Amino acid sequence: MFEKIVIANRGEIALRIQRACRELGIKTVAVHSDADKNLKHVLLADESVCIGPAPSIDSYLNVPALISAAEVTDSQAIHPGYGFLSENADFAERVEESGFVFIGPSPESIRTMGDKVQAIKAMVKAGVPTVPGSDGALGNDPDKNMRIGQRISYPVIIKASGGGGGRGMRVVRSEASLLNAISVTKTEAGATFDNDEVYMEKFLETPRHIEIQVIADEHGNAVHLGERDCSMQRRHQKVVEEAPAPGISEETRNKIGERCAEACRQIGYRGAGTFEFLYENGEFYFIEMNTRIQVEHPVTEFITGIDLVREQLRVASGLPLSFSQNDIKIKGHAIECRINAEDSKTFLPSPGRIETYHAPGGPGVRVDSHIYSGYSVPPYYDSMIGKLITYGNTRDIAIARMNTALSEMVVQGINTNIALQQDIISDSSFKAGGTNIHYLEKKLGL
Ligand code: MV4
Repeated sequence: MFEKIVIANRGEIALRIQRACRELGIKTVAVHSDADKNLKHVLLADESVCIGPAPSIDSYLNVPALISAAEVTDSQAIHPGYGFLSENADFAERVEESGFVFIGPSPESIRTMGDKVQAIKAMVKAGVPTVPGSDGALGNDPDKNMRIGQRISYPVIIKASGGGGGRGMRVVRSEASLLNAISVTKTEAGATFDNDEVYMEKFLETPRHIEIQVIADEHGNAVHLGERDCSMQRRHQKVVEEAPAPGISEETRNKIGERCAEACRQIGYRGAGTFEFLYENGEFYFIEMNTRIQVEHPVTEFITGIDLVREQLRVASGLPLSFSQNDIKIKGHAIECRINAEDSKTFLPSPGRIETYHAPGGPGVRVDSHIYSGYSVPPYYDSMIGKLITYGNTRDIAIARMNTALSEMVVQGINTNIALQQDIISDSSFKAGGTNIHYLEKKLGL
């Protein structure tokens, strides 16, 4: 196992990674911007290094500064967390070339999954179900593209191969607008992603967003850890996540999960990963793979009893996974509410000093947050200030605990979305389970 690693991130995930390191006896180096010297994990770190000014581009995205921090502290590895450089294949490559371990998949895996056309091809080959669509990137022949549209049938969606997470897509509702949509999406993609490849899929009108967590080691072991339902979202930002997904049978879970694990074995995947699916009328359709630890990983940790960050550290150091598929038993239900520093109604960011903070607690309550009374939320980064995760033997118990926990949580001095979360958790359709990706935006009147 590593003796010392650099945590190349900030906020709650940096603290989460630090906690896993401490349990494993790994020393931590916190890197931080000028605006982040008072972050909780920086104050708790064995060592800390300032890597630049507040803007991310000069600090958390500053590759030479991050590599230097690993060098001067004699660290062995770099954990990228989520966001920032976590899915940047060039960064992973630079880390390895500099003699450090990148705690994540190989640069090659990151690069393949970053190219959605290649990712879908890999999944088709591995037997993972995908959305009916063009077989690869669209060419420049208008007649051929019109025929692809007719075969798929309308509505269709044009997506940039270099996009993902909701960037670079355009819905096409009739054949009259197909060619223009392809051309516009292509031009935008070339400018935004430096890759003008686009592809076409059947547009699913009311799917749920269900994702499968996997983890693999470099000894050929790959397991799935069940699914999460992340359909409660606004503008491609997840708001509430839960595991397992309401209404998915154990048989269905094992079938799709095993396809994902097998795909990992086929491509020689190492590390934690997430297969994103749209789920509609009882069918799964792969859309993208994320090659990082995700914000919502704690719900999976609750229902499996697995520490995903600990396993990431193990497999990155060359150790085998500490469990096999047969050891994984999904038990109970977990829900996560993301807590953001933002206005509950306008969604405008609300940075500033937290005057008072009282964390909720009790059975089945987990708080992943770096905030404390007197901490100032800087204006430069994502507005998420923590996550509240509850667990129970049943979904109803997890919901009841979330209600209690939200009402116990006090954050004064800034605005938060706690009131919105209370509204969602009390919503009758949420309580019934299985709402689709459009539910929250409709409820909010967007
Ligand atoms: C889709 C889709 C419907 N049909 N693809 C948006 C984010 C990116 N990961 C893929 N996205 C979508 N792809 C087909 N063929 C609808 C969406 C979509 C969406 C997906 C997941 C979660 C929230 C979403 C919100 C709007 C659209």
